[in-house]
Amino acid sequence: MEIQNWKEILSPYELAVDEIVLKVRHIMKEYADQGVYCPIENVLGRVKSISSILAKAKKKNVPIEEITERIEDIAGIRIICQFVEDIYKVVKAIQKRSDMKVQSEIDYIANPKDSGYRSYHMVVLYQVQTAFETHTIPVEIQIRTLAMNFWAVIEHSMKYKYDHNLPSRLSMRLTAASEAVLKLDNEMSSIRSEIVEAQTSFREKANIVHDILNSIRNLHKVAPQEEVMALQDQFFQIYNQGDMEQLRQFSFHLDHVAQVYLMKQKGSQT
Ligand code: 0O2
Repeated sequence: MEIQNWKEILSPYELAVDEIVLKVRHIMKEYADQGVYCPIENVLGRVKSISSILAKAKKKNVPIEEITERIEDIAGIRIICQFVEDIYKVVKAIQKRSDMKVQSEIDYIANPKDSGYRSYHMVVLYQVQTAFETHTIPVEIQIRTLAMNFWAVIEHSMKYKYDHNLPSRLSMRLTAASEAVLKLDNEMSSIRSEIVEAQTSFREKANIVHDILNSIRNLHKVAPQEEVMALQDQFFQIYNQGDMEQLRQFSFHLDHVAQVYLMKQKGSQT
């Protein structure tokens, strides 16, 4: 196959990866805007390099002309979660989506690989429209926790370094490390609700402060300077006290003040 053909062949895969990453990032933004805990911590996407595709084809005895039918992880998405429970929420959300058809699933969390590898794998069929055609692309989605990812990234680079023949002392240490990862994930799961509560309240505070600062900036345009300065001082006072309910009330109060000035402005224009 010519290099030029590879470019053409991989182009819809690139589009599929870009679209899915964009959609997942949008979901994360929706959660953040609502100040609600998001089961997704991060998303990454990649199209396998030509040399990795060729290496995988060789390892699996796939003839070059059958690569696109038989290698399902040319397009890859990795979704990183904080907790194991979040992984299964993400899996359910993917199963329900109308823009992806789940073709296969492997739960390497319930059934870890001998190496100690843990992750949830899904292959979904995803449709993209390029300038000239519609393509249905298989996309491998790997869903794992931050801790699982830490282990997998390191183990992957070690395997690469030793060309998949890890010295046994290293292999044993990595297997032991994977047990520590399992323990860490279980430990974090046991205090999940407390962590989620702390993170949600941090995000909610950030959203309220953002709204308040926005309102004060807008009031600068319509209200007398002294009044805006007084509101600003009041905000700093409340902020320093750190009481969320007071911040919430102050945000409502500012909305009301802004409404009053808006009505005054409308009245003066008629
Ligand atoms: P890359 O560079 O991440 O794309 P296999 O026969 O195991 O090579 P298969 O049958 O296509 O692969 O499916 P499988 O086992 O679900 O693995 C697909 C991908 O999962 C791998 O892609 C890795 O990304 C990841 N993976 C699977 N097993 C392991 C493991 O033991 N350790 C690590 N670190 N990752 C793993 P590639 O093509 O190997 O690599």
